[in-house]
Amino acid sequence: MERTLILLKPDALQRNLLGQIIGRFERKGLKIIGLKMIKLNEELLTEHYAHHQGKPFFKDLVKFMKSSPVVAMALEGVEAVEAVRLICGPTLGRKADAGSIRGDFSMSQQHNIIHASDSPKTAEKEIWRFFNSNEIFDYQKFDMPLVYTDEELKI
Ligand code: FUP
Repeated sequence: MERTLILLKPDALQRNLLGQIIGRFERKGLKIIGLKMIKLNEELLTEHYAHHQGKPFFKDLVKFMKSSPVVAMALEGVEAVEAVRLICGPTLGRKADAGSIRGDFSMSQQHNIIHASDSPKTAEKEIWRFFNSNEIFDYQKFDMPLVYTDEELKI
């Protein structure tokens, strides 16, 4: 089954939104396979945001992401990458649809609460960027036959 990586950014932690946000993924039916608090350093952030290096907002972005711990979460589900991106909403919070995480909780482009992988290939890279292998769990989740049909569970 597909997996994806989420970071709950410093603004989510400082604004006391962690529980509400994690709850949204749980109630959707996504399976949490990894969850931890982590303080990101310059090296990890430069790798994570390599595609933005050199852009005018890059320094501020790294500073913001280092400003307090973040929560990293790995989720599993059928087409999980796309499903999670839909729940998050687009990057610019003030233009995100109400009902999405960014639409409900953010006004900013950078202080937008959450990061989510943008493709299955990126997701696999990002999971191993933030988690060690003993922090990712393979276990049976008993509500899966209710969340999915038998056919979907084979995907
Ligand atoms: P997303 O995949 O939605 O997180 O969006 P991007 O990869 O475009 O952006 C990554 C991070 O850079 C986000 F935190 C938003 C931030 N960013 C800015 O701060 N300014 C910009 O002009 C574009 C992105």
